[in-house]
Amino acid sequence: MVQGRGSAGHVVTIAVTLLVLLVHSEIANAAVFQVGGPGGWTFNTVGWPNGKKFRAGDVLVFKYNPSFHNVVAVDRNSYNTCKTPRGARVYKSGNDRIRLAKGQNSFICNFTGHCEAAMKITVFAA
Ligand SMILES: *[C@@H]1O[C@H](CO)[C@@H](O)[C@H](O)[C@H]1NC(C)=O
Ligand SMILES: [Cu+2]
Repeated sequence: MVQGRGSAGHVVTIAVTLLVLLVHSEIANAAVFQVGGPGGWTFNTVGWPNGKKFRAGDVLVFKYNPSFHNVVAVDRNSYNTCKTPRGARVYKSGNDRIRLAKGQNSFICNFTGHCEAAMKITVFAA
């Protein structure tokens, strides 16, 4: 009896340990990208994602002067039209870390004229 309980406890301990390891390794595997490279989040960043591979859980870091720019998470249509939908999530710290969700992730700067000046990116996270 006591022996049996002990084994069950062990199984749980091992399962929890494996789960913790799994979660840790997923976080460890997440890549961190500085959007726009060393120059940061600015005009003409639209081509920055080209040739890069993104996975769900990867982190995009947007660095910019918050007096002049922001980051708005938008859907594909708003990305294309540069129109900010009502209720869109706005980031404005100047050093925003955004974790990618699976699928298409699109961001624009919605200061007047900036999205139109190619201050926008869309990335597909596998
Ligand atoms: C940018 O987005 C915010 C939040 O939705 C909105 O209040 C603001 O009017 C937008 N700016 C422009 C220029 O569309
Ligand atoms: Cu801007």
